[in-house]
Amino acid sequence: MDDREGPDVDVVVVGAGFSGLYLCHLLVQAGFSVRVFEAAGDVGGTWYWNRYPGARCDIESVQYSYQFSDELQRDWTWSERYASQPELLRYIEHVADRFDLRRHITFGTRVETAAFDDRTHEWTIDTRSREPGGGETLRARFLLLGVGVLSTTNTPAFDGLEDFGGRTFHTGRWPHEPVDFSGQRVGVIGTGSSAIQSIPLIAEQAAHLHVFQRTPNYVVPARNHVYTEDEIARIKSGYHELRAEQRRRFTGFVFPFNPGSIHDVEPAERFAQLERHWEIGGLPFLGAFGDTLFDWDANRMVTEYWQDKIRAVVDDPEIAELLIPDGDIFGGKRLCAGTDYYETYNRDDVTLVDVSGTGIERFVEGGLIAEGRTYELDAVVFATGFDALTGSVVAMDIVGPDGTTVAEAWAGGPSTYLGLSVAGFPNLFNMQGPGSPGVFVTMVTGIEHQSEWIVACLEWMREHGHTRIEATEDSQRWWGDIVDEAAARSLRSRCDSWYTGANIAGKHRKFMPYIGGFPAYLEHTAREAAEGYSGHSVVGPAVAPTG
Ligand code: N01
Repeated sequence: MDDREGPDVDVVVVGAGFSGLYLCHLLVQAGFSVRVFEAAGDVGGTWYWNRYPGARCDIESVQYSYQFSDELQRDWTWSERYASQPELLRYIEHVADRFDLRRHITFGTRVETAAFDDRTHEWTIDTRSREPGGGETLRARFLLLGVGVLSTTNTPAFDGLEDFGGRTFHTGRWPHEPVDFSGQRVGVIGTGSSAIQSIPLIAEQAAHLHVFQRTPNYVVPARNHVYTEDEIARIKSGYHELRAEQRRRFTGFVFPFNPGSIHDVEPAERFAQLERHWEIGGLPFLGAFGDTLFDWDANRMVTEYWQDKIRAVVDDPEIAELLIPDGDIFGGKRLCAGTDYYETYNRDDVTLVDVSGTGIERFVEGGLIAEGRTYELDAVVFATGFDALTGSVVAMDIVGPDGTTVAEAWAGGPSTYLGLSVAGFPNLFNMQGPGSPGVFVTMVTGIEHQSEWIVACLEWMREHGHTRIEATEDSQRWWGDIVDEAAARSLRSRCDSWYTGANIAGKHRKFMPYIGGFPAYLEHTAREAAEGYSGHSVVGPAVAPTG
């Protein structure tokens, strides 16, 4: 007999990375009861798992960090332009301690299923713990997902992997204890951002490194550096303006951006402008000309400039040509920022293996066969990426009131309203996923905005005595059209990448994020709140349980 009144807790949050922690903080401040469940043994999300050599942020840490607390910004000092994984993790741990968030978090525990009860307007949530006999069932009014957009790892099903016998690693699940490759023959599979950061450091340690490349990527020099005291003083006194400017930027990321067209300048000025942005280092290279990602010819010209740079660095012309993408859109896949990446291929103990033909055929004892040749290896690093944006959401069995799961609803491609809510799944909000600008906006800045929007909505619900909120099909369709229209304007939607799900065998192909810019997204979400969440159907209070 059910004689309780109301849910066990107002809100369950899944994940204790940047999203989950800030949601938790806001919810506690607003007087909601909250439980956070985190599969990992501690806070950090991405930065808990991605401990591979060289892992670091490629957005400047002073922007890729929380802005909600002036004291936090004032007290925390970033040591480098791009913080390393250990420093980022220390920062997240500091935030969890400083705002006393750990007491709300249950670690080592996965949310397995959640089912919505349309009578009580509550989610029933089942968790599984790593502790024997652990796990619990609880009821919550709201379910908030901060599960990460690049958190479900992808390891292709290579034949014979069980016969290999050597050590294997995935960059996105790197061990906590130090990994020593000294004296070893190491293979890295993949040449995305994770590989590009780790390859130069693994090469320094290994006896020999083979890099198995299926598709080359565009990499620009990161130009990381340690901050001087003067820079730190300038950063700390300028936070206020920097954060305001972030909200005005298309990417929520402040860097020198020239909106002009590459077609409007003479070749000499074009070259000089590209040089200026090349020297800045990192993703700001994309800011040299405003049409780089929207105009084929502009993109081609930037690509040609970049190709010359790479040919000048790589000693062996054949290797250089292998490292240059064949006609791919520059910046179509996420641009990679590297340190000594191309230089590493000048080492005698590093071999680039082109696996764009028959690929990696199978693993065998002590190695693998690729393109008809056997490579003897002691260890293999899978830098093979993630089931991005949807993978960690559909891994949970989230069941709406009509018995449909999110995995079923998204089987033909994900649909959302404002990237936050999903028709058919009341009282559920998802962070940074499909339909959100998240992966095109400085991640933490986007997270703060969405968290504040969600918690304000929950407060509004409480104030009005509402207990059920759900995106309508109409508003979801409307937002889907806006997402598609923005995608159609960008060359990025024409590429095979994790943005489109093309990297996962069998995944529905659709350009998933919203690429209409952060300011436009701020307007859409503000309007939705100002109009009393009119794109949602809102009802309540729920029927009280009758016992
Ligand atoms: O993953 P990826 P990632 N045989 O999907 C290859 C963020 N991030 O972990 O292109 C051989 O980019 C695959 O080849 P192909 C960032 O947003 C940020 O590197 O499919 N190769 C590709 O080369 C980034 O975009 C930072 O032909 C296979 C690679 O594996 C995102 O995470 C650092 C293969 C996967 O590249 C993902 O990056 C790291 C196969 N069967 C990551 N299957 C920062 O700097 C796959 N590949 C903050």
